[in-house]
Parts: sequence; C-alpha cells; structure tokens
Amino acid sequence: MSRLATGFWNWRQLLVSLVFSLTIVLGITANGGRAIAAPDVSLTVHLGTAAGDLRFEPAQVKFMAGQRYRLVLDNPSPEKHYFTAKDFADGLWTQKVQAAGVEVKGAIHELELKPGAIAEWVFVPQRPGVYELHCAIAGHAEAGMVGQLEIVAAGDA
Ligand SMILES: [Cu+2]
Repeated sequence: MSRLATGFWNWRQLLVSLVFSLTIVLGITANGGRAIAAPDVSLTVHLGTAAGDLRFEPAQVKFMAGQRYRLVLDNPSPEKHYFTAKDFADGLWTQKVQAAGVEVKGAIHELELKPGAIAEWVFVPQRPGVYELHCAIAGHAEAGMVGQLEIVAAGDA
C-alpha cells in the first residue's frame, strides 16, 4: 500500500517536472527562434529637409513590439534639430545609439542632430501605444516639426 502510494507520487512528480521542463524549453525555443528568424527592420527618419522645411520625414512611423529596429536618423537640413520622444523611449529597450564613431548604450530620450549628422538607434519596442515626437528647438514643433510614433502589439500589425 505504502509502496504503491510512493510509486504513484513519484510518477506524478515526474510528470509535473516533465511538463514544467517542456514549458521552459518551448518558451526558450519560441523566443530564441523568433529572435533568429526575424531580421532587424531598418528605417530612416529625416529631421528636416534640404530645403529647410521644419518637418520629420516620415512623420508617422509604426513599430511592432518585440521586433528589433535599426532606426537611422539624419539631418539633411541647414540647421540643428532634435528627435524628442520621451514617452516612446520609455516604452522600449535601447540596445545602443551609434553616431560618428561613438556608441552610447542605455536609455535614450532625446537625440540632437547637427546639420549633416547621422545616428543609428537600435532598439526593441515593448509597450504598445501612440507616442508623440517633436523637435525641441524653439518654434520648430509649432511650425510643424511633430510626428507620431506607434508601437503595436506583436500580431496586431
Ligand atoms: Cu527642429
């Protein structure tokens, strides 16, 4: 009787442990598989135009949560501009920002680009939502240098 009970307990314990292990393995495979299968998505946003227009091109960008992006920011205009999107930046994980031989790792909320500058921001959006973008130079947002950055949940794109 007690041997049977012990045997039953062990079998149940083994099953529970198997299911638990399987879940971990599946979870790792699902995440790892997606990270390997999905290449980085490269996008470019221009800050201003060569003609001096105060706008972002494009002004609306949609991102998918969980996907890794290489966002190239450049400034083809004759004056300095900012890519300011604090709430958007709070909703993602930044891997790095690279510009002119310097690589910055960690949280980024705002980037300043001088005329002709180019920067590459590598990140993974995480928190779905619609976030505002603007240039922090006085008068630029008012003149139309604003945009909208949207993060959609994976599968909703
Ligand atoms: Cu500006």
